[in-house]
Amino acid sequence: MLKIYHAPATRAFRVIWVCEELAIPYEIVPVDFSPAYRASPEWRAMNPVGKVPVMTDGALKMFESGAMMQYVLDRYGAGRLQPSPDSPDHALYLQWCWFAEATFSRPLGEMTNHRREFSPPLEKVLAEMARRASLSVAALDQALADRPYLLGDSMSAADISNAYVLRGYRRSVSEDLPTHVQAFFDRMTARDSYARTVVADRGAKIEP
Ligand SMILES: N[C@@H](CCC(=O)N[C@@H](CS)C(=O)NCC(=O)O)C(=O)O
Repeated sequence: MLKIYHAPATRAFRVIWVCEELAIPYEIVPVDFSPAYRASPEWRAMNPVGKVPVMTDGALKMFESGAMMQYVLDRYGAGRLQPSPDSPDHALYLQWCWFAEATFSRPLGEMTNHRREFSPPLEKVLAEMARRASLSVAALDQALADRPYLLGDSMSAADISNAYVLRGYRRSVSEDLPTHVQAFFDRMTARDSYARTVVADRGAKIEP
């Protein structure tokens, strides 16, 4: 059984969403997200840089949410939510999956870290990171101008991954999204699997 070590609103959201979409069984293990716990030897043994999430599957223990998502698809997805490697869509599937974490999420994560570490935060840094995140939203808007999902008519895990990051963008930068991205976000968040993921996400809260 997959065990997903998670704290609310953190990146396991995208892995949980994939599991919910495909009805793959999993268990959530709530993690204390305090800096003190994440720096503890106990958590460092799970994630060497003290971040969340972590996922286990039997003897396997892994970090990096994008890799977890891909593992779940390859191991349990039976070909769903991703184009096969010999399909012409596969390269763009990889592109948009990596884009979500390596490009779009990055400035948003820096904004969160900056606000946590610096008081008062440097407004110039926040503004620059917001500008960078908005460039990613503009790229998504362009890609979605003539299609409901990033690869065309079929939803893939790349859509889930980017829709998760859009939640953070709405929280940290702006709730106003360009037209095509707004339609995409509405489409993605109307799914029953999204509603179940939101409930599972909230349930991972550890009361102080
Ligand atoms: N690329 C990693 C990023 C993990 C990450 O940054 N997690 C955040 C929560 S979503 C975290 O633990 N932040 C605390 C910190 O960086 O100090 C992944 O996708 O799993």
